[in-house]
Amino acid sequence: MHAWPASEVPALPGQGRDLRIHDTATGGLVTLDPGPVARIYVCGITPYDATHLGHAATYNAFDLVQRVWLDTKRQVHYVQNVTDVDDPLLERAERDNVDWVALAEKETALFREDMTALRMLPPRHYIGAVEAIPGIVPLVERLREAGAAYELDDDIYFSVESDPHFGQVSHLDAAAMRLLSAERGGDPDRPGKKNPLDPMLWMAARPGEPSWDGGSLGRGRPGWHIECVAIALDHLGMGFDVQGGGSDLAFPHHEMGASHAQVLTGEFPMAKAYVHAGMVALHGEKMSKSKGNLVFVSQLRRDGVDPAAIRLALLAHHYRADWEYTDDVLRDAVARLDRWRAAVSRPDGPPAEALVEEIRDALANDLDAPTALAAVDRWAAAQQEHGGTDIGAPGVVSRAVDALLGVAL
Ligand code: 5CA
Ligand code: ZN
Repeated sequence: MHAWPASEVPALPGQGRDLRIHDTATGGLVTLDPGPVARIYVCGITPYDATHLGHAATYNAFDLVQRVWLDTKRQVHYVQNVTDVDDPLLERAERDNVDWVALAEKETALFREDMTALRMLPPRHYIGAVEAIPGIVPLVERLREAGAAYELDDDIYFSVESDPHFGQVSHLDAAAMRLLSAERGGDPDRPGKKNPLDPMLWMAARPGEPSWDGGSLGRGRPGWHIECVAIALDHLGMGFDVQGGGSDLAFPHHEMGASHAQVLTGEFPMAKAYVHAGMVALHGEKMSKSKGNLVFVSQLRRDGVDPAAIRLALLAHHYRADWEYTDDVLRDAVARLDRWRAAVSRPDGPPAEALVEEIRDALANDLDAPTALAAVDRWAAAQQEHGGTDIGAPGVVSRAVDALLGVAL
């Protein structure tokens, strides 16, 4: 699949910082040392509805990860998937009496537009589940040969007990895992499974549903977790720097994915950090396509909201916090954007070097965007109150805000 166009990232004077970030697997902050090419996999959308602010908040967090790395002059090898065949997509297509392929294409196209408008850096490889199927089949075959997979009727399941490290991403107990598995696409109550938590690797063709030739697996379609593993291993290999997504992906998705990859390769861990963004809520509940309590990025854009203001609304919250979207959040972001734009519209102003360092320090410290925004606020307030004599300082601020926060002033 093609991704979306990249906005330019201005180079900044001085030195970038190494990123220290919260890793769900260890439960603490880790300083990443990616080498010249940083490798990141971020789980993509299931394209059955438009991009909402929760998605945008999660992708914003991982965009910041890349901007911190780019500021250290590293290259970033970024991979993202599109879950373009899965139960929720097929169910929505059926409900709305539309072709599932057309639905996925339409929503993926809209996602690209939203990401472009928000100045999110595109992945180098943007891969659909459907196009990954030829790579998924041999992985499932290998898991079966290794005794880590078994058949139930004609479906194929992964045995979580085959991975001695199973549980080391989310650290949940069996009861919590079982509950979340039932909520998030698993089938813990299906009779005949070796362990209720075992996730499906390959689902045998169902009448009326799309299916593909799976060689020795028979016709069917891939399970959710093996999709991301196949794409990540194909394009990044083991031991990549960051596996990213919203906190609702820690279990089962990232736990199972890590187990698949670790059993397949015999290496541990799959990723050096498992990074999870908090959940954005609306009217007291997590924004979700299944509940329908959504604020769409595309709707805000149609309403004439500047995408830079949407981005500032996201950046005003720490990526790990769960937060509630209200009209006030957007109103504050619009006002902040106006203040910042006024402050950089003059040729001179207060010195900017220290501000650039403050933004760098804040982001390198577990992506503390709110602290970075507060630093820019102080500079903008000083500019408004008494101005300054540094020629070119507003340009430096504008480039730093663009390069590090993805906001075009
Ligand atoms: N296709 C899978 C990942 S392989 C999937 O979870 N798709 S999704 O469309 O449901 O979500 C895309 C990303 O947005 C995931 O990282 C998910 O954790 C995140 N996300 C979904 N809802 C919210 C929310 N309310 N707040 C923050 N992030 C969210
Ligand atoms: Zn995924």
